[in-house]
Amino acid sequence: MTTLKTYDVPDAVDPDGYQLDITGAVTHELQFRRPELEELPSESFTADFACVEGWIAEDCSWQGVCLEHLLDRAEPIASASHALVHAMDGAYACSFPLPRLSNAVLAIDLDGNPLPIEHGGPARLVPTGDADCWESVKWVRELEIVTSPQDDTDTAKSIALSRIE
Ligand SMILES: Nc1nc2c(c(=O)[nH]1)N[C@H]1C(S)=C(S)[C@@H](COP(=O)(O)O)O[C@H]1N2
Ligand SMILES: [Mo]
Repeated sequence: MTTLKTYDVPDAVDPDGYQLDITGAVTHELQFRRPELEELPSESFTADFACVEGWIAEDCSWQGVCLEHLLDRAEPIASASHALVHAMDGAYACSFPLPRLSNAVLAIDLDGNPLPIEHGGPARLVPTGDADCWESVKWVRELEIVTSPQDDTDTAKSIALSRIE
């Protein structure tokens, strides 16, 4: 059983009519609704989730789509190097080098059920391997493909660290 901490769901999070957009430095800008995500090859893995605030949720069983499949369809242009993963809660966005994003999973299920909105449903980014807790972007609404690192517009770390103390 997942023991992720439950934070308040911001008002800006509205799962009705959910759509994921892939935009920016790609050959094809694409949109996916949940049924379309369900049709893509699925990936599942179980891992502990640890937050820098000091709690750990053991054995979270994520299921979803490997980002590699989404990126392959969008075909990033040759100079594309990074992606900004935007969430529904306002300014929350996290930057990833594309090879790292390719290995991540866009989770739509948790522990065998549709991912609950309080844990980032309809879709949450779950990086594989070592990752910081703020990189697991809840309520993912857009993957903006870009041609340089986006440290200035990466707000996730500072928002997460501002919750400590
Ligand atoms: N969109 C969004 N994603 C987010 C955050 C956030 O504030 N907004 N917080 C991050 C942090 S710091 C943690 S620890 C986890 C918390 O996940 P949980 O709410 O499922 O426990 O979500 C991560 N993803
Ligand atoms: Mo966190």
